Formats: sequence, structure tokens, C-alpha cells
Amino acid sequence: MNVTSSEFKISAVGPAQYPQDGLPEIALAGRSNVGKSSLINRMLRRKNLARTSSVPGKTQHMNYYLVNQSFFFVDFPGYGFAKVSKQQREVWGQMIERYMLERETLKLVLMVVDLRHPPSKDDIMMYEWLTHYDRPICVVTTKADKVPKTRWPKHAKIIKQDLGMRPGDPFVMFSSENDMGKEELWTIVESYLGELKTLDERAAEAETNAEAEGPAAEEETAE
Ligand SMILES: Nc1nc2c(ncn2[C@@H]2O[C@H](COP(=O)(O)OP(=O)(O)O)[C@@H](O)[C@H]2O)c(=O)[nH]1
Ligand SMILES: [Mg+2]
Repeated sequence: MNVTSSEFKISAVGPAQYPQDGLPEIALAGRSNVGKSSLINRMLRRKNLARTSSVPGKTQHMNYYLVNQSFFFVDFPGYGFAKVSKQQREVWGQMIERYMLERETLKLVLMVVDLRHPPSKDDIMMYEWLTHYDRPICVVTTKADKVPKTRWPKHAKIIKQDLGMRPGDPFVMFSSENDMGKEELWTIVESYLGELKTLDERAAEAETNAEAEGPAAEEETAE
């Protein structure tokens, strides 16, 4: 992917704020502090677009980032942060659940886990949830730079096993400190995005269609 533009679009707390232009979406799910924002920044070659924060649980909304005017990265609120109230967790849970169930433009979920550790209970639950809704998932293990290279295969194996990964789901080892996994992840993301159209191209198409169908449609309503 040749990233020519990227911008923060909106912080959404529910469906009313989700963008309505029909652009495909790649969502990121994972624990607070696992490295979701850093991953987005790295993929987009931006230092600080998705704010990385040392304060876990700070991102409580779904943050939409528009890329190349043609698709979104959607940064989910991180889960598994102890200081968040039970009620707050339920609100997030419902929001995520609804999004997973109803969002037609969702093309792929990047399930982000830490390569250093076995997946948490929350990770396992999230993965089960996503597979339950039959959503396409790519497991991305981040912070690979913090694990000695010789241990990568062992850590990868444990994560795949503990999550109970579906054999067909892609798996990428990633680091936001260097370019490890970046090209591989772009190739996967692109394959799920399919053919891309920019907002302008979509608008032009809609106009052409309206012109072609316009008079007939008017006649119909006149009758
Ligand atoms: N060494 C290393 N640190 C990382 C990596 N990804 C994220 N971090 C650090 O982990 C912390 C949390 O990252 P952040 O992207 O804010 O996590 P988020 O809460 O999932 O969005 C920050 O201090 C990052 O600098 C990585 O691949 N390698
Ligand atoms: Mg974040």
C-alpha cells in the first residue's frame, strides 16, 4: 500500500457517529497498551496520528482514521483495564458487539496481542467472540522487538494454541519499533479491502447513476 494521506476522522461512541460513506473498515481490537495506536502510526508512517499513550484505558471511543481517502482504520477501546468500572466495560462490550454484528463495511479485524506473553483471558474471549460472529480475523502479535528472535516460533505457537486459532486465519509478527511485519500486514489488509474507491470517485459514480436513473425515477413518483 502506498499511503499518500491519512487523517483522524471521528471519535465515535456508537452507531450514530459511524461514518456513512460506505468506505471499507479495518478494525483493531486488543488490550489497552498492547500497541494498537503504535501499529496504526507505523502502518501509516505517522509519528503521532493515533495518539499513543502511557496511560492505559485512555482511548474510550472508537477512533476512525481515514487512509488514502478510501478506507478506515478503526481503533477500538482497549479491553482488560482493571481501573475501568464494570458498567463501563459493559458499555464497551455492547458497543463492540453491535459493531461486530451490524457493521457491513467491516472487512477485517486485526486482533492485536503481545508476542511476549500468552494471550490473556480477555484476548481469548475476544477471539472467541469474533469467530462466533464469523468475522475475518488477522492475529497480529506486536512488540516482537522485545522477544529474542530465537524465541519467536515458540511464542507464536503458544499464542496460536491458546487462542485456538482457526487454521485459515492469517498471523503476523509485528514491531512498531522497526518495520517488522509491516509489508506482510499490508498485503493481508489489501487482500481483504478489495478494490478501493476514493470518496471523490464514489461521489462521481453516484452522480452518474443519479443522472442515468433520474428522469425515470421522477416519472415513477409522478404517477
Ligand atoms: N518495544 C515496543 N514497544 C511498543 C510497541 N508497540 C507499542 N509499544 C509501546 O507500548 C505502549 C502502548 O502502546 P499504544 O500503541 O499506546 O497501545 P494501545 O493502548 O493498544 O493503543 C507505548 O509505550 C508504546 O511505545 C512495539 O512494537 N515495540
Ligand atoms: Mg491506543
